[in-house]
Amino acid sequence: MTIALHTSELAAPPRPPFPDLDRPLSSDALADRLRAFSTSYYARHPFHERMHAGKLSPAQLQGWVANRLAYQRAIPRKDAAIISNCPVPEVRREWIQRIVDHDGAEPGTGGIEMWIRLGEAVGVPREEMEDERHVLPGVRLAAESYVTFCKTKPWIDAVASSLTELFAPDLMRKRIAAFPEHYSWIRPEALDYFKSRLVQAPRDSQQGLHLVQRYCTTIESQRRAFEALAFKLEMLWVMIDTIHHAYGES
Ligand code: AHQ
Repeated sequence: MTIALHTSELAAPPRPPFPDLDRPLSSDALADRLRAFSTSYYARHPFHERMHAGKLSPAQLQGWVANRLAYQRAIPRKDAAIISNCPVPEVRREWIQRIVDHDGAEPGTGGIEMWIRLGEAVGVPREEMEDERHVLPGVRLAAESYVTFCKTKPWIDAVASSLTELFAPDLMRKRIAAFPEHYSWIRPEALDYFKSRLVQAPRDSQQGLHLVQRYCTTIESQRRAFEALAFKLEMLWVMIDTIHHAYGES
């Protein structure tokens, strides 16, 4: 008996086929190939699509925000790992801005603080955000896998893994539009973090793309860049899948 296994709606979109390189791609062709990975970005996950359509309950939004803090807190740690592995001073000088963006220049500032305030705005008390009591094992594992990736891989591979941010601005714009339309119970300043990313993500992704174009000029380094981006796309997909499974029908 053969079982016709249907493809779940939760199955990650197939990775774009890596080009079978017999010579390195040009700088522009490399950028085009990396941008083609947008089809595998987690913006199209059913949980995000339901969020944008206004179909999430307060409990589902609360679960998402509380869990995503584990990822937000992992970001400056992975960026510090990249800096620790990078021997190029001008790269370190630029990259360090990302740590300040998230940790802030002083207590009570920065993107992580803004994310905690997003939690309070959707009804998760600050204490419950900060002690991470709602963070699911799969979300923590996914976030930590990103930190470990950036600690253990060559710094330029870790830079390539950050290029999911090429696709983030569209996702931020969808949230900034959907929240006031469908979740009017959430006060507008809760969106401040998403609005900050509309500025930071394009700046960061252009910096990262230019570094990958400059340092990935061989078949092997370009293949590793594709692998790094594919890893991060799957890491994000695992994170939102875990949240969806835990809060999907709540
Ligand atoms: O808030 C996000 C953020 O600061 C970053 C940094 C960047 C990286 O270096 O990997 N990626 C990223 C992302 C953030 N927010 C995610 C979201 O859905 O709100 C998107 C995520 C990304 O696309 O990698």
